[in-house]
Parts: sequence; structure tokens; C-alpha cells
Amino acid sequence: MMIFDEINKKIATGKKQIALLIDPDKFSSGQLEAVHRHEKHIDLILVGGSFTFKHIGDVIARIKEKVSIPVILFPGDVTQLSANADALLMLSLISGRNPEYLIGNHVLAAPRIMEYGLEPIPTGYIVLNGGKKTAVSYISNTNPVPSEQHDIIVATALAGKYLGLKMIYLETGSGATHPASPELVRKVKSTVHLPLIVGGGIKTAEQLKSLFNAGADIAVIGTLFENNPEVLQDIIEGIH
Ligand code: 1GP
Repeated sequence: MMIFDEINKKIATGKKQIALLIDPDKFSSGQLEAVHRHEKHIDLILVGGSFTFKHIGDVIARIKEKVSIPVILFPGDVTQLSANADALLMLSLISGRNPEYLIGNHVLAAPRIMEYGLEPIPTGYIVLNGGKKTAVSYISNTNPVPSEQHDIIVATALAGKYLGLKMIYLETGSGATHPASPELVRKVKSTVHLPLIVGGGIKTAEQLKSLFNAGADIAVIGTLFENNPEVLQDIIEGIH
């Protein structure tokens, strides 16, 4: 089954999904062991970052040796493509106004995506101001939308839907002080009705629960898991 179909199947049954974000440069054997131990509670693994030194394909190969969770590329740019992944978030940075992140990188990536047989999942990527300047804003040379501008954010997500994008990702940036508010998540979900990913700054099971209750379908945890892979245990216990 295609990965996007699997995601939708879980959404249809009301199953909330946890995605771990692995930054290739910070990937550790501790992370791998923790994912392995909690494999049945993790739905997706995203691999990528705004900027990386390490080859993404090597990291994915190591992950795949150990676990069978779908691995999805979350590419910061065209250098972060690999045939080892199962799918690719085909990100349009629709909160920004930089054509390189709306179409430029996509043109460069298209031949590789076809060659590698990757499943592209067209995703509207909306970067919100999460309390501090993040790598994604700097590298993409785009301004985040002020988090309190709910109407603009909802309209941006809606425009993404009307352009044919299949998922919306509400992002406050890796290491953000806080994720999108549950109130905003509720507004976006209830207006746009697309699979909704929320990430950036998630630190507790309580936050996860309130994002899920507000309508997030997938929550992404990166920094927390990177700093302490053992935290997965608490998170999983906390939400079950
Ligand atoms: C960043 O949404 C992800 O792209 C995860 O953010 O690292 O803050 O968990 P954190």
C-alpha cells in the first residue's frame, strides 16, 4: 500500500499518528535503539533537515536495517533525496514567497524522484513564528507567518488545498519554544479538512494530546527525541 493511503487509512479509523524526525547530522544509535523498542507506537519516521552535512541515504539504510516503520524524506533541499526512502514530503513552502521553495527545487528534484520511484506526497508547508528565529526561515529565506494571524494561516492552508496539495504541515521550526496552538490547529482542520501535520517545539505528552484533540492527525517530534531518545517511553505512556 502507498504510504499516503496508509496515513489516510489510520485517519479514517481515528488513529492519531506519531512521526519522529531524524536529523541526519544528529542521528544516534540511541535513537535507533529507542525506535526499535517502541516500534509499534511510532507511525512514521521523517528524515531530513533545513541543512545537513551527512548523506541522508546512509542514515535511512541504517534505520531500515533495524525497523520497518515507513521512512519519509522531509527534504530541506534537492540534495536530500534517496532511493532508500519509502516516500517524500513534496513540500511547497506556501507561507513563504521564495520561488525556489515553491517550484525551483521541485524542478531540480523531479527527475531523481522519478528515477528513484519515490512516492511524492504533496504537502503545504506553513512555517509559523514559534518564538525564535529558526534554521528553516534562515535557509529558505522566508518570513514565518506570525502565529497569531489565524485568518492568514487558515487562508494559506486553504489556498494550498485549492492548489491540489494533499496535506498541510503547520511548523513552528525545529527547537521552537512552542508548537502551533490547539486553537489554530482546530481552525485549520475544521476549515481545510486535509490530513494535518503539526511539528516544532513539542515537548510533552500533554501538548501532544491537546494538538491531537484539536484536530492534528500527525505530530512530529524531533529535538526532544534527539536530546533524549528515552523520552519516547514517557511520551507513549502519556498519550495512551
Ligand atoms: C521540525 O517539526 C519538526 O521540522 C520538529 O520540531 O525539533 O522542535 O521537535 P522539533
